Amino acid sequence: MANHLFDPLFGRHATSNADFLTAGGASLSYSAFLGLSAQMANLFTTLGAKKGDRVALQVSKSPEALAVYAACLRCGLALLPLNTGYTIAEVDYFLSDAEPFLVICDPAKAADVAMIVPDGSRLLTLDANGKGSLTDDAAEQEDTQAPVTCGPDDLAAILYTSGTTGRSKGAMLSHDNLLSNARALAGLWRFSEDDVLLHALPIFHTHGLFVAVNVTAISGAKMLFHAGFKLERILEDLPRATVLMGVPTFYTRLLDAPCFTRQLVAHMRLFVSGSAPLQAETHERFESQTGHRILERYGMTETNMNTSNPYDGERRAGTIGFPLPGVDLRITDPETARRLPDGEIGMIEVRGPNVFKGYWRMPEKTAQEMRDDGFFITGDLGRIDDDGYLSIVGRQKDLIISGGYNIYPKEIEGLIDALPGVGESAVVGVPDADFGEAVIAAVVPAPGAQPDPAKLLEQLRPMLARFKHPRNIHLVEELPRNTMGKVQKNILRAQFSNAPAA
Ligand code: MCA
Ligand code: AMP
Repeated sequence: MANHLFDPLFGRHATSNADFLTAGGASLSYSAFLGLSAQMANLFTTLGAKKGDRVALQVSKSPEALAVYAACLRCGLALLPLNTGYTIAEVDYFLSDAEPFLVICDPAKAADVAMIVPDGSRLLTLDANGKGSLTDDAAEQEDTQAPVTCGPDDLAAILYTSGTTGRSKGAMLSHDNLLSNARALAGLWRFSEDDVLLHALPIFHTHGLFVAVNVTAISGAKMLFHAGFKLERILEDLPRATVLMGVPTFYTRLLDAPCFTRQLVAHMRLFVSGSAPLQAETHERFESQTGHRILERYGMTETNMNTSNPYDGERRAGTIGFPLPGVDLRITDPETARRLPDGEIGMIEVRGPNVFKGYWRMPEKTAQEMRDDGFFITGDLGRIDDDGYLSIVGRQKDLIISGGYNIYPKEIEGLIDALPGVGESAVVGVPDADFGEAVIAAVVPAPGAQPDPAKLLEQLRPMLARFKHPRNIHLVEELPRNTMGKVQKNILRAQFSNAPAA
């Protein structure tokens, strides 16, 4: 009886007393972590969990929150991790769409979440220190559990990703999607049990949860598990780490710290960047300041990781390297789907064991983004150079990436347009030194109206996570449009790139 993902990631460490992670000065061995996850799994079973059920989790990062992931794998449940910044209005949509059998939230939000928990679902709590009804109830359970049998296609997680049209879609990720990717990355990046990963990413996204944790676990390595990215804490812990995985904002913040020196990181083995474009200038600056070349890779929620710069060969700035072992990648004409030769710019399409099983209860949306021969249409535009390195040169999807978080303008425009006094709006990303891109909105008042930008922002507050809030709202007489009537966002970006922040 095997559990396709749990066994190779965690199961084989069941009796290991080696450290799995250190958080807040306390170390947790693999066996202790697995004992905790077994207690949670036994609790889920007691509550009536059945294979295929969902568990929604909106809590601060902690070892206990991570144990929920392992507990879900043990029981064959699909984890639905949610950004802690999401408002109740946003969470309401995810819960009604995914219909989890169990919702786990921070005790401080429990009263509000209780109002939106679907009928028949249970609610448990977990705070930033790992305390709450989840761990209280789990403590009553046995700390051993026989993992449920799961095959390669069984669901391990559903991660919601916003769309360019309509509401967020739940990307269904199978045991083999995650296992194949963890194996490929651990091999390519030469992970071993001697590695110590400085983990400062959130664990509600692919990067922090699957890339970072799965690669660590499958290698028997260890994590320095930080609640978030706090520069001083990172600088303190770097001497004890061998690998850092981050979004570009991590690297620009580190470079700006006077004590981030060549000597501080001389012992480091690897710096990985992804989730957003790493500027070639940051790449070069990092090398001249530290002697290390950052390894940039490329992925998506729907596909896990697709490409990576090489470990041994040249890590080429401004590129995202080569397809991972087992991943087929091609560049096609976005209009005709015809394959394009290397050197030409077109749609990046990928196929392989990493590609998801489709969007939760949205077969038409899944079909729209898949070719008949199994290639997934990423929405990213790329080019392959003479040496085979892939670069992302643009996006066909209207997307802003701020500090590694994806923000879909369409969602914000829809909310702004519905506010009193607004005629129409356009949301774009403008360059931001810290986050790469920052959100701004151009608003055309409704005839005769004079909306106050500060008031508009105030009205958006309960509807949208803070990271999606426009940093500035500019009132304009009209939106620039092309002859087809499409808003020319490039003109707005140019117009407001140097406008002062609100
Ligand atoms: C925080 N704020 C943000 C962001 N983060 N605003 C816009 N974009 C952001 N990314 C808000 C805060 O709420 C705060 O609001 C203000 O900005 C300043 O916060 P600050 O303390 O400076 O931020 P922070 O807490 O230090 O966070 C910055 C961060 C964080 C460390 C860069 O955003 C982060 O961990 N990003 C990583 C995201 C990630 O894991 N992405 C992977 C997903 P106020 O004004 O109220 O103070 S993509 C993925 O998984 C794909 C598959 C892939 O390829 O990896
Ligand atoms: P998400 O939907 O949150 O999974 O974000 C995936 C998107 O992030 C991709 O489609 C890309 O547009 C972008 N992305 C991820 N890694 C990189 C990278 N290294 N360089 C540029 N963009 C990236």
